[in-house]
Order: sequence, then structure tokens, then C-alpha cells
Amino acid sequence: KLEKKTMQLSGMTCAACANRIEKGLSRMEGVQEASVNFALERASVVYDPQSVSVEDMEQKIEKLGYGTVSEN
Ligand code: 9UX
Repeated sequence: KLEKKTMQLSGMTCAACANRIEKGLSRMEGVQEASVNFALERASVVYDPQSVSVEDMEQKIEKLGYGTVSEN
């Protein structure tokens, strides 16, 4: 069953950063859809929790050079 999650981000300095994060998340196994709102500094993902965890996605964001603040 797919789940939806939003994550608060930090460290984006230009709009292309949002695209980098979207692409990075979208390419992950188990992520069906990812969108990032640059102005709101938020990422929304639709994902399969059997294949990928929120922690995995947060690690990916950090690897790309940005921060995340966990929330529910
Ligand atoms: Mo803009 Mo973001 O030149 O990683 S893409 S600062």
C-alpha cells in the first residue's frame, strides 16, 4: 500500500535545488512520486513503505547536500 509523506527541508538556495531533490527522490526504488515546493521548503512523496523508508529518503536528501526536519 502506498503512503504519502511530507518533509520539511532546509538548505535550498535556488529553484534548481528543488529539481535536484525531486529527481533524486524520484529515482529511488519504491518512490512513486516526488515533488518539492521551493518556496515552502517542503517535499511531498508517495512511496511504498515495503521498498523504501522515510529514513532512506532523508538520507538521500542529506547526501544531495540539504537538510530535513522530521515530522509527521
Ligand atoms: Mo542552484 Mo542548488 O545554482 O543545489 S541548484 S544552489
